[in-house]
Amino acid sequence: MADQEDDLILSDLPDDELVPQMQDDLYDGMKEEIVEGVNILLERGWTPYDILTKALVGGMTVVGNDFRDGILFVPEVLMAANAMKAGMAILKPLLVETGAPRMGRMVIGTVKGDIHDIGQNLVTMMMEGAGFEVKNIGINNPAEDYIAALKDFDADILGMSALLTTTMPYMKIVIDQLKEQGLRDDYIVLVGGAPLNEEFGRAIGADAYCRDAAVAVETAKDFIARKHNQAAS
Ligand code: B1M
Repeated sequence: MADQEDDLILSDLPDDELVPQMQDDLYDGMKEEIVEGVNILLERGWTPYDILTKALVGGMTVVGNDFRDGILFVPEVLMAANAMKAGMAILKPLLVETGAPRMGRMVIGTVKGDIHDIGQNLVTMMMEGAGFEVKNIGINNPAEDYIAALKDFDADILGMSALLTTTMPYMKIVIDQLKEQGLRDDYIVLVGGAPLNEEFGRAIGADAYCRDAAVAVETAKDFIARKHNQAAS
């Protein structure tokens, strides 16, 4: 089995075998193979977006399910996450390099107590690819860090990410702080992360819940267009 693995030449595989192989490699945290696979798909004319969603995010979903079911543990998941990040690092400049007009400015980060950052990094890339300027403030952010970044960056949009049921309520604390400081109406507040849903987004007073990075881009565009229309009328 190990010999067969050693003999595998990724570039010899057709797309319909390469993508599942990359998902296996992601599962096994094989960073170099992920980098090679991403480059092969790019050479074959795949769009960066399709590589992200089909090969990388698809693979991470399997990792997530097995983590949930106790088949994988934190060290393995970290290796998978590192392999995913290596693939994303190649795709990021390609997604950004669209020459799209500047759409608006966003601050994004994961909330206090939460260190998951793959999803919000993906949202950052997709937003930048769509022409937004994004300040990604990373993980474990208290309300004051979001608010300071919003002011410093002169942002239009606040994006918050949470992956844990225990950290998602912190989003409401940030929104409440904005309200207390009379700033809530200055920003479009978008929230996302696997445990959230639309109802939660409404309940905490966000403007919208975004299921994935593509929805985040469309929602942000929609709100920015509305803001510009209001300003014009
Ligand atoms: Co964590 N983890 N984890 N983990 N982890 C989950 C979230 C979990 C669901 C796994 C499981 O049990 N099935 C579970 C949460 C259970 C719950 O709360 N109900 C869990 C747990 C329990 C934990 C620990 C507590 C484990 C432990 O220590 N015992 C611990 C928590 C640490 C902490 O945060 N304080 C922990 C740690 C870790 C690692 C460090 C090992 C690693 C994170 C590495 C990293 O991010 N750098 C990790 C990972 C990788 C995961 C899973 C497997 C994958 C998450 C991911 O990256 N998904 C995850 C299982 C899962 O989600 N299926 C799991 C891929 C990513 C592209 O999707 O983040 O959903 P996602 O982002 C999407 C959308 O949600 C949306 O767009 C993105 C792109 O389409 N989106 C936004 C996200 N944020 C947005 C913001 C927006 C808009 C859209 O703003 C505008």
